[in-house]
Amino acid sequence: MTLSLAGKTFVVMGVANKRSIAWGIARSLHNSGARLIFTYAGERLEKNVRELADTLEGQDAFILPCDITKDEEIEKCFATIKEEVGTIHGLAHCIAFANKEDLAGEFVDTSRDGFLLAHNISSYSLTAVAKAAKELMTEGGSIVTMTYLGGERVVTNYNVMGVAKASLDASVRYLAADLGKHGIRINSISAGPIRTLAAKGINDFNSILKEIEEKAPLRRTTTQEEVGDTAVFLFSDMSRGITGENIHVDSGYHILA
Ligand code: N5H
Repeated sequence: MTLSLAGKTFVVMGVANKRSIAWGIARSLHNSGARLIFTYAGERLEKNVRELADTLEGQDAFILPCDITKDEEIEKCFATIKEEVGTIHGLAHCIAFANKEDLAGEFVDTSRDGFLLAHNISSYSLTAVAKAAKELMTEGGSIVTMTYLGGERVVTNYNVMGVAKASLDASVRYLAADLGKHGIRINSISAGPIRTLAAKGINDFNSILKEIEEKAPLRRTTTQEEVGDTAVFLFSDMSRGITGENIHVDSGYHILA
């Protein structure tokens, strides 16, 4: 059961390992017949991405580095994609980071450096990448980024990431306003908690997942596949009237008081 994205090319940013949400999106895109381009940050992750991409049958994925903290690297990355591939039709931005010490205790203790780091990587990177990708979306396009409920409400320990996600969510709306005239849409997916590498080391992640299983309307946690299939919808023409929007893929948890 899938929509067809055959003949279209998508950039997926943020695959770290097989548990990554970005990898869920990549698999759904692959199942829809799309052509994939992966970007990674750091040599350690290159090997993972290459090994994973090799498992996608009939997919000759193009893989290249892109450290989103460096403007020159973003420019170079998209210039290379333009040379090698030409037009792209969509981009998945699945990138976030905050210092571990800023993801526990009180938000009020966040340092200036920790605040700026989280916002630089988790929020500004979307605008930087959208600016570069726009030039390659000559037939229109669709950009999808990942957000979380902690940007809308106070969620224990999410702290500086919540403030960064609020900034990311507002960026989606302002970018949608700018890019709409070029036929480019941009939306976010707010996923329920998923056990990814980024979630590793989070205190009590098991009890967070258990609470979702017990209380969420659908009584189960979110999977990478559910997020990936929603991304395919947002990348497809079926969602052509939607931009500047956020879709919760969280078993309905966000509706609860
Ligand atoms: C309320 C929660 C639990 C507490 C907060 C979790 C925040 C997670 C997001 C950030 C992006 C995690 C992060 O940056 C961890 C790093 O400090 C350490 N990890 C790493 O460096 C690993 C190796 C790499 C791969 O990670 C990154 N980011 O590059 C939220 C949870 C219930 C839901 C959740 C997990 C949300 C989310 O935003 O991911």
